Amino acid sequence: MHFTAMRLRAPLRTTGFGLVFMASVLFMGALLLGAGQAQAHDFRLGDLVIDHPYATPSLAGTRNGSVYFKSLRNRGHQADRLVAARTAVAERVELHQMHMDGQIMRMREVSAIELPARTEVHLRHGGAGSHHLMLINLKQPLKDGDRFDLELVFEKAGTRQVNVWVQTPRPGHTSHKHPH
Ligand SMILES: [Cu+2]
Repeated sequence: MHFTAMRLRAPLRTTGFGLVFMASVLFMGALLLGAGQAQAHDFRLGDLVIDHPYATPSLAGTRNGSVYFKSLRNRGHQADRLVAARTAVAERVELHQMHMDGQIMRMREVSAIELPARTEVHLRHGGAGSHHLMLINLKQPLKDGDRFDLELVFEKAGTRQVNVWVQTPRPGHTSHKHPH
């Protein structure tokens, strides 16, 4: 190593500062990437990637909960749809879509969440038009740090069990940035 460094020193002299700077940026980038990966998880089923299923902690006095995803990616050439979900932590799971009713954000049940071919659908919390899964009648409140299993049923790809992380969303990471 020392020998290599000695040989490189002369030709790189003029750009030495730039290289050190670049290396620092790359190192910082690697650290940030590492941190991000440590806090994310994903599941695969055929051409589908179920990226980071998460739920928000229950608000006091509520019986229902919401499950979101960083995204659902369909990398295949064939469209698919999420048609159902179930979990042991709630009586049942509904597929919901947010919509604006005048000034009020409301949600309605939908029969499926469309996953067109070669498309990434964001299902993050917040934002008109966005989808989420609604956990109806939770058996107990969801607390930050909890994890639970959820079974997702896709029309074509079949069924996949995923693990949902309960976490307080970081500010600024909402689907407002990802209209679709
Ligand atoms: Cu809902």
